[in-house]
Amino acid sequence: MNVDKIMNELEKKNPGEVEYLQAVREVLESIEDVVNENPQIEAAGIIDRLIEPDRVLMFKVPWVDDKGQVHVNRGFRIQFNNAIGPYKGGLRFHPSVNLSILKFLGFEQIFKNSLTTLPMGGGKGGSDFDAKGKSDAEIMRFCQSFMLELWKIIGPETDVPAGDIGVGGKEIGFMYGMYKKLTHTHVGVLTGKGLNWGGSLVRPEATGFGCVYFAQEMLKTKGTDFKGKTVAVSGFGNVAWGAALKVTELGGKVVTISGPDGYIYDADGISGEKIDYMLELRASNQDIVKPYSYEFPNSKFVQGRRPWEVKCDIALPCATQNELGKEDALNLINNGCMAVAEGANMPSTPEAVESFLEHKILFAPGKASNAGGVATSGLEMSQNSMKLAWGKEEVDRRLHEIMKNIHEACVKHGKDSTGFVNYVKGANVSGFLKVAQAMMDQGII
Ligand code: NDP
Ligand code: 2IT
Repeated sequence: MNVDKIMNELEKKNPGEVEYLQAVREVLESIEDVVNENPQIEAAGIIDRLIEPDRVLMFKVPWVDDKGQVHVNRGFRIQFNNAIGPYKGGLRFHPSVNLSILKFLGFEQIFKNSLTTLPMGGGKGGSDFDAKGKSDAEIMRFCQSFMLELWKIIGPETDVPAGDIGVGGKEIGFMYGMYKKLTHTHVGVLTGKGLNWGGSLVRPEATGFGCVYFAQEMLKTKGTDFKGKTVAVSGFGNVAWGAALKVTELGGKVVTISGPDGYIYDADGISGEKIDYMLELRASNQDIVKPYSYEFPNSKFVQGRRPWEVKCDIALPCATQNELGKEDALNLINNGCMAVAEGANMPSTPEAVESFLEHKILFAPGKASNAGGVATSGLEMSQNSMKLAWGKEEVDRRLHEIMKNIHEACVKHGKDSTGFVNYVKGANVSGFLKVAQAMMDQGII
């Protein structure tokens, strides 16, 4: 396999899709050896078939605001690969959303979902809708209009969307209501549903919890744990919230959270009511983290900067893609950070990842360490199929077990002769092999 040649062709076909090209290159570079050792993979055209989505739906989303003004947004669903199960992946509502970002997320989702050990293929979707400053009635009308198109291509055994940035329980509720009305069915077509109508316990916390469980496994390999550790977290959304809860429960101290406006440093630790306040801050739809410093005056707000300049033992980037660059990585390393586990999707740039690997610190890529969210979505699907609901301990136990298994798979495929574990390679090879085998079993389709 010639990675540069494949990437040149992909770039010609998909000009300017930088995030998508970045995600594909990372995977191809990690699986190069394994592909070269198994000529049947190339013979079956697996790579060419894997980097082209099965289909891309792009649609108009017209809606009316509270003043009667008409708006038009763009909606997307990328059905990337369903070799091992129905397409599965979140919906992102954010003004930055475009085809490149959703294709990178859909591509990553194939391998992440494979790692969970559950039968789920890869997909992603969303819209460039900006929820900031919108009323609940406006958000509802937008979600209903979005579903008026999306329902045609999704289904509980076909494609099961969920949340991501800008899509939480509220939006899932509005979309589910419209799907139900259009199809005259009440089925598990979306995950992240409300607890009273098919949702799973622990799903809201799952991505953050899973990320911390994964980091815990990595720390174990060095004979240590979260107790007494200082932890830098970025973002202040769903994933950051779950991570802060679990770190605190395990005896670590979260000292930062961040938003697009800058970061909060709270030397006393972000715990208890301060974690609850994150939910309030997020629900306010304001796009800023600064109000935390008014609410808790012992903390300080650092405008326009990222939390990676703070001295910490462990870093959990939980905001968005490419939010941690090479300089940030070197800051973390020089300040003695021993582990980085990605809660977000692709938050570290390729140069940052290279620095972590060069300095041999523990580094978990998002497709391994944030897989707890989609894994628990998979558990929600199982409960929906059985028409049963598991208790909190049961879901959490399964989530914990899955994260341990993903860690083990990364070690199996990522450990080199010196004993160092390259989790990037481990995750990519392990996720890829299962999908490639399924594609070969099923013929050229
Ligand atoms: P949320 O919408 O709940 O939160 C995203 C957070 O990141 C918000 O606080 C957002 O602020 C902030 N943010 C956005 N851009 C920036 C920026 N440039 N700098 C700092 N902060 C920023 O989304 P989630 O918590 O659900 O998602 C966070 C990440 O985790 C994403 O990468 C997502 O793909 C990933 N993920 C999510 C899963 C889930 O189950 N929800 C599962 C696996 C991964 P604002 O919106 O105000 O810009
Ligand atoms: O990136 C992700 O894995 C998610 N946003 C969760 C997807 C899901 O289907 O639960």
